[in-house]
Amino acid sequence: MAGIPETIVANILLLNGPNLNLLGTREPDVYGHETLSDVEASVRDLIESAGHTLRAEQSNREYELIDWVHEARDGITAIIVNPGAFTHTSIALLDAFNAYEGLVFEVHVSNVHKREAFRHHSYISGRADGIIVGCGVQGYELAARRILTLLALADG
Ligand code: CA2
Repeated sequence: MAGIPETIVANILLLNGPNLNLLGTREPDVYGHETLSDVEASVRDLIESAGHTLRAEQSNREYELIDWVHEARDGITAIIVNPGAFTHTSIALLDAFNAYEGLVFEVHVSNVHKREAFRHHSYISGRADGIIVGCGVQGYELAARRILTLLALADG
């Protein structure tokens, strides 16, 4: 399949942006009770059970997220990203994703379209291969499952 190398082991990157380190600690009505560690563990379990690798990173700093997307150009098949508030502000992060050739799945825990108007626009969505919004932290798992489906199709 175009864009997916036919390797047996795929390296997947899970990126979370600003404030997502607070998952499970505040605003449970919006973001639920699961922590970022819980999320990373469940995505890791899915990816590694299928024989692939996962690197998980979170940062409150825009440049760190950009640097990880740059690094991903070498050897990362797919990125699952929740850019946090940088979703709505960062042309720089979009530019980094535009320089990356693998799969990109954008996840938002909350339904940004039911929230303030400034959350309705995403700079990343036009680059993403899939977008999962408003499914709670399960959205990360859904993105991982979609990537595994695409990898299996490419392998077959
Ligand atoms: O719904 C999402 O996943 C968001 O990307 C979360 C961002 C927000 O700026 C986006 O509009 C939508 C905010 C992340 C804040 O995360 C917290 C988690 C728990 C407690 C406080 C903040």
